[in-house]
Amino acid sequence: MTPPASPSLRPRVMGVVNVTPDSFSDGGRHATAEAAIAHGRRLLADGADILDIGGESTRPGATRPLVSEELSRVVPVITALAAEGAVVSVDTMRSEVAEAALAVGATILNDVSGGLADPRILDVAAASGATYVAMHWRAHSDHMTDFATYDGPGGVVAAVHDELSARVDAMLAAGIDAGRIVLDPGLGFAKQGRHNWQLLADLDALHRLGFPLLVGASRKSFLGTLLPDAEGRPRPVDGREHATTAITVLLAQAGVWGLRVHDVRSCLDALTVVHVLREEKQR
Ligand code: PMM
Repeated sequence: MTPPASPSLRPRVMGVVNVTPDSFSDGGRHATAEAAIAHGRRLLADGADILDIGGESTRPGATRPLVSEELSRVVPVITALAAEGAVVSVDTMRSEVAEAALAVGATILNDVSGGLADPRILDVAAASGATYVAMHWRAHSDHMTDFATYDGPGGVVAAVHDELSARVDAMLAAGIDAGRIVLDPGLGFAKQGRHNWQLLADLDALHRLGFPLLVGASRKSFLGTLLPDAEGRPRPVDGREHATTAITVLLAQAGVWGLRVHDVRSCLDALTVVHVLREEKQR
């Protein structure tokens, strides 16, 4: 029997640990350090390769926490889980939080703003040698929906390609090693539902930038609107897992570097199926 694939043969699975009262998918469920640490341990037991620990909700309309609040949410959780051997990514746009997270054991910076919100984070990434995930982003969550228009030639795919390419230039200029850069199309961030599908349908265009891709589709609202009930109401967050798994299969086939998900076990199950079939085809 083919064993489950190792991360070198399949996308890395990044399990989400939101230490926030208000994230759209799991807000409030792991808002204390103890609950977040316990959740991180569960994701590790399920096989997560990376834990992505964040203290700022980026749901549309969210207001930002104070820096001190964000620090007090994530630092104890990162400290505990990194000490237990987890590979930890910190989901932050702030250089101060990035520095504090690296100091207590994080090795990946996941910046949903790609350095636009706080450009000094690029210097922190360069100086530390951490892996730097730069997501496509246009504005903070309280007004990002105002920026969800992509009327230029090539639409959303060309815009995301070009805007990420400009961020790569900024990263390289700051001294970040090209081998440490990961890009992310930023599904749901200043995007309408159809923009997310267009990006998923043409990930090759983003792969042509020459960097590994991380994608976060898990439980996002475009899946809820895809699956309305008889009254047209979007499917609630807890009912979006099967659609998330279908996207996992497609992303694995598209050759992405990583998947940012809430349910690590179902994601790894899907990746194991893809791997077994790939092995069988090569026999
Ligand atoms: N999505 C969210 C938060 N952080 N980071 C990256 N790199 N990519 C994403 O798509 C992404 C992210 C928002 O989703 P959540 O509320 O489920 O954490």
